[in-house]
Amino acid sequence: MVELTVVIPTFNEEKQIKKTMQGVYAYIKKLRLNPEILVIDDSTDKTYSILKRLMKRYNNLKVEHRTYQRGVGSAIRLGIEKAKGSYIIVYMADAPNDAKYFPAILKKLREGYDIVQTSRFFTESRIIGYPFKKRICNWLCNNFIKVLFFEFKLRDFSSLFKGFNKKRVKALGLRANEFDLGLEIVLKAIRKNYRIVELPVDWKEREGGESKLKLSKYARHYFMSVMKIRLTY
Ligand SMILES: Nc1nc2c(ncn2[C@@H]2O[C@H](COP(=O)(O)OP(=O)(O)OP(=O)(O)O)[C@@H](O)[C@H]2O)c(=O)[nH]1
Ligand SMILES: [Mg+2]
Repeated sequence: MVELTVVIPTFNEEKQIKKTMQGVYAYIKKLRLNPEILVIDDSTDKTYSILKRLMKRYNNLKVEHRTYQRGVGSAIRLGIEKAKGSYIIVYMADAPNDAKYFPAILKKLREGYDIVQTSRFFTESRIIGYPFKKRICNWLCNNFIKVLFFEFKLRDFSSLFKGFNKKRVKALGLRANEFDLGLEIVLKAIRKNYRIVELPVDWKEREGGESKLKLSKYARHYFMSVMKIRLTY
């Protein structure tokens, strides 16, 4: 039986993917974990050919390459469908050091939490290179959600880096195809009174490749998703 699946969505991460996978495997060896690693890749650059080479080196690495669809949310949802583990951690391809948080997340899942959120907005979190515009937007978005959902314990609702109980999250009926999936999981979980806990993490701006989260493109979409969940879920 597989206990944990790490789902990694990737889009054009040829500059990062090798370093990220090396980091993940170094940590899971050190931490004595043996998760299934499942990459859902929509890339049009060399990411997929790099991943195919890495599959020969790393055990338990599976790659689903999509040419017919894009979107980080739909990729993670496919990962949730395909995962063999009872627990899932969604991990970002541009964050090679976040694997160090796997044991803390897994511990909370084993304790029975449905969702383990990560937040870079704890006082002890170290944030390096976070763009000022994104920080302001994140602050506004998080405070708006706190009031709208009357939920004041959590600090970061939008982070995609999180762990959860697969069965419980599947029951939420997820639909988001883009970056709003991070919000959809936690907001629907709040509405269902799921057990949610938040862990502090450090955050560092990506070293290679480009950010795909364009606020100007997604802001309206984010707002509509939040309102829809608040009013109809
Ligand atoms: N499969 C898939 N993965 C994607 C897609 N868009 C982004 N991703 C991945 O989702 C993860 C997060 O994307 P980033 O561009 O780093 O976005 P972010 O971390 O929210 O934003 P930043 O704060 O700018 O880093 C990365 O692993 C990306 O490769 C997509 O369309 N399909
Ligand atoms: Mg990123």
